[in-house]
Amino acid sequence: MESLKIASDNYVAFTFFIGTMAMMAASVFFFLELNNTSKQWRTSVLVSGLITFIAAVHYYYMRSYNLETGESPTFFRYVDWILTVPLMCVEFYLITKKAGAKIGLLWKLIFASLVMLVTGYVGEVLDRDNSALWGVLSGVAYFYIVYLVWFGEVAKLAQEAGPQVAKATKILGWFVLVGWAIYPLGYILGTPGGLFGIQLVSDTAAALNAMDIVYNIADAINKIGFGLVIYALSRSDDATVKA
Ligand SMILES: *C/C=C(C)/C=C/C=C(C)/C=C/C1=C(C)CCCC1(C)C
Repeated sequence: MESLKIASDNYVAFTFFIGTMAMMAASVFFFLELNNTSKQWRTSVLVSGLITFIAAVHYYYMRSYNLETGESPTFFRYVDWILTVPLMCVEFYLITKKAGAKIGLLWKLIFASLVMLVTGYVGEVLDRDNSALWGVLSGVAYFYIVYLVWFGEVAKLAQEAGPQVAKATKILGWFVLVGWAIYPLGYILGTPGGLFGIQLVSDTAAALNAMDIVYNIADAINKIGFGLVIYALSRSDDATVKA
C-alpha cells in the first residue's frame, strides 16, 4: 500500500482515484446484475462489466504510477483503450446481431478503432513532432466509426432490430460522437502539434495535467455511461419479452 498523500490541489491524482472507485463500483454492479439479466442480453451486460473492470485495473495502476512519478501514465492509458474500445465495438455487434449483423462488421469496427488508437499513440509518444499529422489520421478512423454507427451498417441493422435497439444505438451514437470527441480535445491540450501546431497550454507539465483530467472525465462518462445504456436496453420491455 502506498503511503503517498494526495495534495488537496492535485486534481489529476484526485480524478485517478475517483476513476478507480467508479470503475470498480460499476463492474460489481454489472457482474451482480448478470443473474437477473435475460439470456438474450447476458453477454452484452457481461461485456459492459468487462470494460469497466479492465479500466478499474488500469486506473489502479495509473493512479499509483501518477502519484509516484508525477508523470502522465500514457502507456497504461493506451493499453487500456486498446482493450476496452474494441470491446465497445463488440457491443455494437452484439446488439445488432439479432438483425443479422455479420462478423465482418465487427472486424471493420475493431480495425478502425485500432488504427485510431495506434496512430494516436504514435503522435502522443513516438513522434510528438508530427502529432498534428497523426492526430488527423487518427481522426479519419474515428469518423469512420461515427459514420458506421450513425449512417452505415450499424445504424441500418439497429433499425431492423426493433425500436428498443434503435433507441439504444442512437444514444450510444451520441456517446461516440460527443463523448469520444473529448479525447481528441485532451490530445490537443497535451501535445505540441495537437491543433495544427498550436499549443493551447504553453507550460508542458500543465498541458499534460490538463490532458489527464480531460481523459479521466471522458473515460468515466464513456465506459460507465455506455455500459448503463446497454444495461437499460437489457431491461427494456421488448427485449425481455423473448427471454
Ligand atoms: C474507454 C476509452 C475510450 C472510449 C477511448 C476512446 C478514445 C478515442 C476516441 C481517441 C481518439 C483520438 C483521436 C480521434 C485523435 C487524437 C488521438 C486520439 C487517440 C486521442
